[in-house]
Amino acid sequence: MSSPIVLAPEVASALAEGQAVVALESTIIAHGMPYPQNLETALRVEQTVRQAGAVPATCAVVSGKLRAGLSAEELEHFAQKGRSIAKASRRDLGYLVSRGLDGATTVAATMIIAHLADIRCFATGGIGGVHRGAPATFDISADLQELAHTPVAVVCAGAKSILDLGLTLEYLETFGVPVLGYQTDEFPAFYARTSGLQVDYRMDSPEAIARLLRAHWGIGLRSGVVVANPVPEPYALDAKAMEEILAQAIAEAERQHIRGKALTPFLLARIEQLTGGLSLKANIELVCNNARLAAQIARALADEQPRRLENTPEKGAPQRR
Ligand code: PSU
Ligand code: MN
Repeated sequence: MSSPIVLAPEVASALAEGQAVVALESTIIAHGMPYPQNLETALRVEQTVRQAGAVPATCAVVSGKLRAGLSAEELEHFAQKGRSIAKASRRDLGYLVSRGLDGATTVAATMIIAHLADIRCFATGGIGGVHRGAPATFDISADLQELAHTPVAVVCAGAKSILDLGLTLEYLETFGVPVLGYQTDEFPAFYARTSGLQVDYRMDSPEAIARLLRAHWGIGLRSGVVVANPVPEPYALDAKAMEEILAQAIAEAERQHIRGKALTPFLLARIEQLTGGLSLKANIELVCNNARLAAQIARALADEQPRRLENTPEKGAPQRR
């Protein structure tokens, strides 16, 4: 059987040698930020991972191939084409592969690619979650189901309070996904460092997180783990002011009947306009901050020479072997 995934040569050799690798997503590039800040951020995030001693693997679907590790030209392509590139979550991958199309992968789809490639650490900005109003709309991000059954650690700044953070944490609890707070007891709310909601466990070092990951997967649990890392203090936005802006953005989305996969990108763009670009600055800084922590965790995992995860039905043999 031919491999479903293509690794960049640098990523393949790092994995073969047991070096630290960090997966990165591409929806944030194509749908989460405007050009050219999206390209600058994608490059800076990769640079941050390298400076912290790990190899970056930005994931995407390129001409129908699942890819881990993109060239600078490919990053530019995703950044420039922006929203004209399909936003790809779990349900979209088969279609894009069958048609030979490009797709910008969400947290869910990036976790799938990372797992196929044997990458266990992934950095992003914020995860999707249970939307406000979900009891009526059923709008719950596929990211949460992916966390329920794909063994990858996702380093994020929590989730935006365009979501119902309390219900998001309940959902993760139901599906057995540990939520760790990095040097915090509270689940961070993306732009804000606090949400009033507790994480399951506070962790004060990348090594402690790596030990927990080893233990979690070592006893055969197959779920992902959320590592919540608050936005750096100088870039945090006022929680109360943000609440008003988020409420306005959500109300506009309702009036314009924006639903499904279009909702999150709409809200992100509107929030950026309403904060006069401050939200974008915070977003860029928190992603870099997450990339650094993810690289440190990946290094701690590599240092411990983890036993390889056994094959699962979703896992084929990557091309590098
Ligand atoms: N939240 C953010 N920024 C983002 C996203 C979420 O703060 O860019 C993106 C991620 O790619 C995430 C996706 O996986 O949106 C979730 O989309 P949906 O809610 O449609 O599942
Ligand atoms: Mn949704």
